[in-house]
Amino acid sequence: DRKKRSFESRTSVTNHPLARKLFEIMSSKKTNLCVAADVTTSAELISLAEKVGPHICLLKTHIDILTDFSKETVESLKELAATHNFMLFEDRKFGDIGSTVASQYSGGAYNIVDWAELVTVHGLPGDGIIKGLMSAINGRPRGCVLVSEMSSSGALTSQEYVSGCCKIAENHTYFVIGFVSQSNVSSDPRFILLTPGVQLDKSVDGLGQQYVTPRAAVLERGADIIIVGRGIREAEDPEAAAIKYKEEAFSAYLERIEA
Ligand code: 5IU
Repeated sequence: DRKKRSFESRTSVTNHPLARKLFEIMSSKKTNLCVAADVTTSAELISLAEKVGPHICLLKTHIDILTDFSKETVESLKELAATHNFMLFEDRKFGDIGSTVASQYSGGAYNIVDWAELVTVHGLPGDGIIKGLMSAINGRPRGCVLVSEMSSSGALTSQEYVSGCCKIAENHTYFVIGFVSQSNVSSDPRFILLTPGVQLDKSVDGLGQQYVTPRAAVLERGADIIIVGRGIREAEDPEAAAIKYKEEAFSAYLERIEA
């Protein structure tokens, strides 16, 4: 059962190199925190990554909200990721037919495949989307996380939709390393569950976002990794906030595997 196993022990059940790398980072840095770096300038993005870098396993970006994107931005991010041992995770939420997502992944202004080891993908189009993305990776180690459920109120992801996403993942384990979810969508220890909508002092944001605490995400919803944006980014001291979220989430994880 996924929820009962340590990240370390799960390293050997997956044959995806990036799932292994992520399990190793989580075990060695003792962190299952992903920070959502939703800022609008490269300077803010780099500054946030420097502050939270030592405390995270993943930095989640929305690269298209930057007003001043350049190649140097991703070069700096890659350097920080190497220095602090975290991975770059672009929350692109690909959602089109295979041919189109292949161009979106490897072209345009952002050339996402070049710098983001992981990306988010919707299962809605069916598994052609996986084949399309795979056609653009050119031998690089790359992977994706399938969006099986969303944190926003009124999300349309039915049980049937979730099981459809699980089937896609099971059939494409050489590319899919896990899910964005709000519940225990899979007990397969190979798959990594990431849960956004996590904050300590708020329950909603007025625009549909719904929050739970790090403990609830890990212990009640089955998250392996919590994704935190404004709870950290808008804190007076983002580094201190990252440490707090990291410690809460990791101790909840230890409680879960030791129970
Ligand atoms: N995000 C969600 N919910 C989802 C998915 C992605 O909030 O279901 I899929 C993203 C959006 C934002 C981050 O980049 O996670 C959460 O930010 P806040 O912690 O600031 O709400």
